[in-house]
Formats: sequence, structure tokens, C-alpha cells
Amino acid sequence: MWDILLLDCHVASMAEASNAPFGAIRNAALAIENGRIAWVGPAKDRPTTAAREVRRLDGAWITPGLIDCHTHLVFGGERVREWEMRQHGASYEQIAESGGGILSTVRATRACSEEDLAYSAARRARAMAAQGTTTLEIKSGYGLDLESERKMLRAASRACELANVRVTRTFLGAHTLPPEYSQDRNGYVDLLCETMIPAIAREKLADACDAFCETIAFTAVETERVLRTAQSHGLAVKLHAEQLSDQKGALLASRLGALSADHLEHLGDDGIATMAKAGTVAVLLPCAFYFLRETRKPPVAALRRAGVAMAIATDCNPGTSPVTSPLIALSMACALFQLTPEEALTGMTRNAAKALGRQASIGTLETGKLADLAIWNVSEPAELAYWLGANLLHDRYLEGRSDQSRSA
Ligand code: DI6
Ligand code: FE
Repeated sequence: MWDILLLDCHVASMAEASNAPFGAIRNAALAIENGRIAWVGPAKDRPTTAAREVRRLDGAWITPGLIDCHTHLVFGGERVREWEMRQHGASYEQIAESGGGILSTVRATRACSEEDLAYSAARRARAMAAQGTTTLEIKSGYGLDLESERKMLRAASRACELANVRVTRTFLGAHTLPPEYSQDRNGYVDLLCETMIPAIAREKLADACDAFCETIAFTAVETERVLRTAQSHGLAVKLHAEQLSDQKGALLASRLGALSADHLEHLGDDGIATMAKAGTVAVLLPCAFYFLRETRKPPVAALRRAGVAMAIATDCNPGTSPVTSPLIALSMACALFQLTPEEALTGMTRNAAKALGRQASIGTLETGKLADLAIWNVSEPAELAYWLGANLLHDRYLEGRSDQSRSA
């Protein structure tokens, strides 16, 4: 007996094995049992299994719930004053070097209670959920001491509980040097490797560890030490690589078997080849590119040629991407980086799941996967990346429970 049977719908399964664009199944049926997809396919082929409840969707499209695989959703304050300075000509690096940038958010985040952090992040998470997001990755990295990083990671879980979104958490203690270590780089990397990473892993506060490998943050040598330590404590690794300059971060990350290398505007050919070999996902962040008014684009055509899986995320953060709309990220991936609408949607579903190491349970609509669904008022799935600023969501299911039935 199925719990729910969805009819009068089309399904963009995003399944890798499908030959149809978007893995599309027109005139489809999708059955849910115990929070998982029990059957999906053409409605006319469905078995005669009974369902407790049949819901007709008036020809709507169902896609996998959107997965935002790179965000810094938990933070104190905002950085609107800095943004105004940038409008007057200051650069992101100049602001960072004068003690602003990430460090101004560190001050604000340290000053916030865990509850306030959770509530402000929940507001942003709800905005994302209202546009179809069902899974959110959230990084720490605005605490930069053990207690403040713990506070951020706990707030990340609480925020997603409040917003009814699945969460995955990433420890980003290596985001920048905290003020108390500004004269002691090695001291901070020691603290990360000897105290913070072991504690975060032991307390199961994160699934993965990330670092910012950049001239204004950590060198490739420091990054390698951090990521290797994280791996030795059982954490998966990811990396902010080649955002502002080529530090060979993607090369390093993929040599370590990283789940993903993210940003990649300055990625070179050597990095692309090792990413392809290692199966490291390229997470592209078009909203940060837009907001920083960058001009150098990630090498999308070369990534495509090499067969590197590309994911798309909002990078929601107060400094470089004050964006809570997954649909705007999809549109920008197409308009700014020349992805096709199908590649963009794959980047927020199947490939985003891969970037989180969760491809076995989410990211496509296939039998046995969790019933995380987004249901859209569109006639074609490509419309998700076409309309800019429209909210096309009709309903959303998290593990088989719909928002509409929850609010009814
Ligand atoms: N790259 C980014 O775009 C964000 N972090 C990072 O390493 C920006 C974080 C910030 O400016 O607050
Ligand atoms: Fe980021």
C-alpha cells in the first residue's frame, strides 16, 4: 500500500541513466511510501497497488527538491556598508585587508547568541525553501574559535529544523585568520589541526571540512595540512579554490579525493584534468561572480569537455552573495556562465547531491530515493532557469511530507 500517489503530472527525474533531456517523463505518476519514492514512471505503466491518498497536480512538473550545496547561511549582521564602499570603488580584497570583510562578520557572529543566529538563518532558509530547496549545506567559518564555531554549527541545524529543510554541515574554521592570531599563522593552523578539527569531528558537528585557499586566506601548504587532518578524523573534504587567483587549490583538493572544489574562476587545465580523474565536482557560484562584478569566468567549456560534474549553488553569505533564491542562481548559471538550463538544474539536483556525498539518497527522482520533491507551475522544466524573480513553486515534499499538507 502506497501512502501517496501523485498523478496528472510530468516528472523531470534528472536520472543519469535517462536519455531524455531532464530525464523527463511526461504524463507520469509518482508514488511515495515511508518517505521514499516507491514508484515513478509513465502513469499508464503504473502497477495496481492501492494508495491511501491520490493527489492530482493539474499538469505541474515535479523535479527533485533543490539542493543548495554551498552556503554560509549562518552569520551575524550584514555587510551593506561595505557593499556601498565597493560601489564607490573599493575592492573586496582591499576591504578584507583593512580588517573588514569576513572579519567584520566574525565580530558580529561572535557577538550573537546561538538562538539569534538560528532565527536569522531560519528566515533565509525559509526563503530558499519557498523556492524549492529541500537540502542546504551550511558552512561555519565566522566564529574562528572552537566555541563560536560550535555555536554556528548548532545554529545551522536549528535553522534548518525551523525551516523544514534537510541540512548538511561543513566546518570552515580555515576561512580566514582570526584577529587574535593575525601575527601567528602557524599558531592558528596548529589550533585548527590539534584542537578544533578533532573536537568538531568527535562531537559530530560537521560532515565535511572546507578551507579558503587564497592569497587573503590560507596557502596551499596550510590548506593541505588542514584537509589531511580533517580526513584523518573521518571528515569529507571540500575546498574554496581559485576564486580570486590560481593557487592550485583544485589540483590539491582533487588529489586528496575531495567531494568538490568550489568557485574556480581562475582554474587552470591541470586542475581540470585531476578533477575529472578524481570525480571531484566543480561547484560554480554565479551569484558571487555577479555580486563581486568579476569578469573572469570559470572554464565551463573545458570542464564540460573533460566530463567534470558541475554543481550550482547560491553561496549565500553577507559579503559576496546576499542571495536566498536558488532560482536566481539557476538563471545566472545560464546567463553568466553559459550553462544550458538542463546543466543548471542538474547542478542543483543530481550533481549537488554528489558534491555533498549524498547521491545515494537524494538528487534524482528514482525508486528508493528519499521523496524530496519540488512541484512547479511551469510547462517546461527549462522555465526554472528562464523566469527571473518569479516564484514558480507550487508545493514541496520533504521525505514524503508536503508543505501544503503540513500547513493545512
Ligand atoms: N568565498 C566567498 O565568496 C565567501 N567565502 C569565501 O571563502 C565570502 C565570505 C564573506 O565575504 O563573508
Ligand atoms: Fe563560499
